[in-house]
Amino acid sequence: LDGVTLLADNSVSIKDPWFPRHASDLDNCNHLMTKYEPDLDMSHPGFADKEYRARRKVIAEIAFAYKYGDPMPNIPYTETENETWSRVFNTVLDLVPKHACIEYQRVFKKLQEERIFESHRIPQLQEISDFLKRNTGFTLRPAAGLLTARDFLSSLAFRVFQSTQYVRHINSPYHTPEPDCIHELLGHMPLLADPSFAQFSQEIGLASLGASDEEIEKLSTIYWFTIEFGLCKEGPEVKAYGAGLLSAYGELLHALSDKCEHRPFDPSTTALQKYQDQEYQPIYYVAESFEDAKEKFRRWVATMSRPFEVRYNPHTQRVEVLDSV
Ligand code: NLE
Ligand code: FE2
Repeated sequence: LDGVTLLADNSVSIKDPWFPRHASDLDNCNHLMTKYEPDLDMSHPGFADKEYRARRKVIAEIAFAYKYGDPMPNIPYTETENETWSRVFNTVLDLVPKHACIEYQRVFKKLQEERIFESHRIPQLQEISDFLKRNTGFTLRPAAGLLTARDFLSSLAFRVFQSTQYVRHINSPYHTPEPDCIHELLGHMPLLADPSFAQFSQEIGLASLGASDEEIEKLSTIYWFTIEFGLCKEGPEVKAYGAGLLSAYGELLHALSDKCEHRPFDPSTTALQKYQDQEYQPIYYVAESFEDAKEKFRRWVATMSRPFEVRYNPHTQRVEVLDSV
């Protein structure tokens, strides 16, 4: 900690934006982006399905009512919802051995052995959260929908992942533009139980605390091209580790085909790449390894403008703010 002094809790100037200092502050980090709500988006497969929209609302209300320290809400999923899960789960089972990175495969197997991942039923957030906690200290919080980038990223600083709990519409099981619990579970959960990947995720979160809007935009772009749609090298091959690929088999095959462009992951250029979330990506970024991505990311974060540094204390679940001199 050379050249760094610990500041008292209230000593950061009031000009700085508010950000969560303790895991319980995440109760205030649940602001939604509404662009994909089935009530508002006519192209959403649930738009014309009243029953789906009502179900979705019930599950969203449960997430809004959640407070730090509560047990994870248990959702008794319907037969249709479990059926949607089964379809995606079985395609993932087919494609994983060939296309997913080794770290994903390792945890996936463990989740099957512990009977948390089974094809006939959607696992509950509580079992997954307990599993993550045993492996990397990550835990979950229920989220009502797609959160703002600032709120979502800030939770990663505390090794907390905000997870949706509703299920995509049965009419489009293989691709949805918005997160749902199938995406969270099949896409994100395996790698959050991998130590190196968990560390990388937390560092993106820590870098976001108190960052400017412009920097949040860059961080969420990096998040997008790594944690959501990242590819990585494995010997002579390229494998998928991004959650948006591992939960959607059409895009997974697309990403590993020659119909798109692969570029080397480099935070300073990746952070500026424009992206959209309606269609398959035209460009993907390939990391050498998680360790290499983390190293490059750290070097890039050091160039950010924030006048202080942050450090997470897992014993207190508190973020400590350090004045960088
Ligand atoms: N396209 C992904 C899927 O269908 O599972 C979800 C992406 C969420 C950013
Ligand atoms: Fe995601």
